[in-house]
Amino acid sequence: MNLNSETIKKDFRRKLIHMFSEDIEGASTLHKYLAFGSLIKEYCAENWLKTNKQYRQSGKKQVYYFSMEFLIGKLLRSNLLNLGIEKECEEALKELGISLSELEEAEMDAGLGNGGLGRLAACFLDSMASLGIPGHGCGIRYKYGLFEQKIVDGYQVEIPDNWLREGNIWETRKDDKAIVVKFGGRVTPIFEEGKLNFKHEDYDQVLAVPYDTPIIGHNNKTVNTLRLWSAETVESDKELDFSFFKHGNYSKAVEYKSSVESISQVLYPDDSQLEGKILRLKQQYFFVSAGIQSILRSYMKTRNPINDLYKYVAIHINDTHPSLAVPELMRILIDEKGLEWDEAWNITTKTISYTNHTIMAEALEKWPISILKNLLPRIFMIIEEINRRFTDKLFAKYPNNWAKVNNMAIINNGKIRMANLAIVGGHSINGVAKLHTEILKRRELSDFYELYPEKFNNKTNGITHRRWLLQANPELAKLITKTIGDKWITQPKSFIDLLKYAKYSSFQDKIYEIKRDNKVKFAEQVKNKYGIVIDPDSIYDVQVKRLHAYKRQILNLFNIVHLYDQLKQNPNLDITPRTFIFAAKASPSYYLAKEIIKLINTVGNKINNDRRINDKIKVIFLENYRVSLAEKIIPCADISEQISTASKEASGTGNMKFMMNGAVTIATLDGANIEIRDAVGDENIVTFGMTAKEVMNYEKNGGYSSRELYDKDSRLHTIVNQIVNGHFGVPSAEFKNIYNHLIERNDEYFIFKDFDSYIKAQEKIDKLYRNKTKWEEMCITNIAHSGIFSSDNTISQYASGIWNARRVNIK
Ligand code: 26V
Repeated sequence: MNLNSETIKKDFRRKLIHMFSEDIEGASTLHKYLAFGSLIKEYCAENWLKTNKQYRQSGKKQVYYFSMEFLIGKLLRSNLLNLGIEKECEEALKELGISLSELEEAEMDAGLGNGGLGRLAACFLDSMASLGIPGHGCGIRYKYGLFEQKIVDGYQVEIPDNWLREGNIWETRKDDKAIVVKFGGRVTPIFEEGKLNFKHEDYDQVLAVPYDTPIIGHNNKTVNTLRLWSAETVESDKELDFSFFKHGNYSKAVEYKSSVESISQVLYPDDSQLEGKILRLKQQYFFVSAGIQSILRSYMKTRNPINDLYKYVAIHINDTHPSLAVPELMRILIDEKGLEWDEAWNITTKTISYTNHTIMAEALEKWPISILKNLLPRIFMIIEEINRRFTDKLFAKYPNNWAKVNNMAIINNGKIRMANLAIVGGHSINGVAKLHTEILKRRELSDFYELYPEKFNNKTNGITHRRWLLQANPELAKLITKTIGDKWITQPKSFIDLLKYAKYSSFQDKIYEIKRDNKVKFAEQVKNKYGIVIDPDSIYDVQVKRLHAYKRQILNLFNIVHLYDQLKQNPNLDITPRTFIFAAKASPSYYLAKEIIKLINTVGNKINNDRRINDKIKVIFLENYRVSLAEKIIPCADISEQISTASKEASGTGNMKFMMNGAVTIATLDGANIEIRDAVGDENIVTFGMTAKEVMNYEKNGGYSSRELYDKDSRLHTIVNQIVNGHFGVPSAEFKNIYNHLIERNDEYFIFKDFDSYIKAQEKIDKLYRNKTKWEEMCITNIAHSGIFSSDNTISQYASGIWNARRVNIK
């Protein structure tokens, strides 16, 4: 974009007056942010229009990424970077006495996701736009995103995330593109002109109103669209409202309105256990139906034959949450476009593809027939028919093999299995890391793999290096550009050119300095917010991610308590000072996870205030982990904790962000950690613990006793006892759940089993860190190999391997 600071200043002043009748001197930071952001949106408007026009003219395939979650974070800085006007804007603002970072702070995170799955969707949007792939997001415009976390007396307290409070300058409401979604009612089959039709009556209507957000590609004029749907009452239903009023029932009218609007009211905060709530199913059908209807509405304008839909449209479903896309597309093709079943099925399966993100049984979506049938009677009929035809085929192929048919059927035991529906109703299913995909093929979904080997494929996750390095770590980005040029910004594989500098001491020094500066800045922020002093020369050992038993924050904590015990015995113990940094939200109903948060804070409180240990270790729990906090902490990390029980973390993406910012990973052989090890080599990562095979072997055949280890290993014995005997200054009942989990319920995630090798791995890190030259070489090697984990790379593989989508260069 061609803009100079004079133009920007003039435009900015105009915006401030136009929006708030204020000048720069009188406007609050918030108003300045709102005006400045609106200006940036204005700057991209023309390209947004152009992109849409040229997509239509090109006749190229459009990809729609359906996801319940888009964990975007903030957009101001990334939009400036992608438009290529960051410098100019920073300069213009500076001349007006305003700092860009001050405005940035005024922006609210768009926290419309729980964790990895939602953030992946956001990274994919950035990469699709930056690669020039016509790829758009489709989701829900939640009024409240993921809750805000406060820590009160060591406990998590949840506060509603009212992110739209000050308005959202990035979105555009499109009233004229609203769509009606139908719930409930009765469906009756009727014969008309020799054809079987289905009449849907007495349903409730909900209006889906789209809000579009521009997704700006990096310096390529492409502006894709994230379309989020908001639930409202239908205009014609106002009559319904009035009939409430006429009968004097005002509160009924309000009740009705709020029951409709509740559909897009709040993001479900559970990624620990699936909640079979009707409202969640409503949310799923709501955005899927609105999305597919709107896709077909624009497709019909192209005059391409309906049978060719799959040549022009790819619908990707992010986990099973949008898997009603299968019966919904079937419904529209059959009931509204008049196609025969087989034709509709051919189109549907060729259009839809699905990504699996977890093997955790608790997370597999199953909807009770009773709920789905009532809420979506026609959709249920279609699912039944899909299941009937599918199981007929299975019986023909595997006569008398009831177990197999049982395992694969879409409807079973009164429930609809959404993963089975997505696999049968799409042409592709992929896992998110090599190990994960192998586990899907060989274990979880082996029957499906046997039936449809061609559908299975791996697409290892990725992260957008533009947000996670260029934006989050500007000094490192500058150094990289100075060293190897700036082509890494669009061709991340060229990070590898850094490898030849890994042993250069002057380059190592610069890498060290940048990290140290980041650490100093962070230490200041910690001091201001928490009143805790941390030493920038200590090792920053960081575990930030959702709180889950399988992610094993407890294992990390056990190492800390063990170190603390040693330090108490010998305050002069020769260790490099360490700052252990945690941040994690627990699902509000996940008691064990909440207890672990309390335990981390309790242990931290004791350690941080114990003079005897000479500040050798500190424990910090950062409140309210979110995208914008991740952007601050990741560039400071020396060590990246990726310590899930092998086989449980499908991929992980934080692991990639840390390595890209020059942290060394301490890792189990799980998820994408394995691919990180393969890339950097054993010398540049510290691995420990059981393999996935060993874990799965114990799970299958038994033979593990945590109590045995507890009795045998005095370190474990001491730590566990300290936790439950009040040693940390908290009544013993406080951590009963943790105790039961570890001892009574036999330590489901093998913390005790991996404890010894984890301690050794941590000791190894301590040694490695003392050798500055070696350490910096490791950091640089990690950065150099991180290019393959750019989501640009991942998205290229989705585009060629699953979607068959090509780039469109916007002129
Ligand atoms: C996770 C779990 C784990 C504990 C038991 C129940 C349960 C229920 C739901 C979930 C979340 C499932 C979807 C998800 O967020 N998966 C994450 O997807 C990321 C992107 O592919 C991936 O990097 C993470 O490893 C994976 O956990």
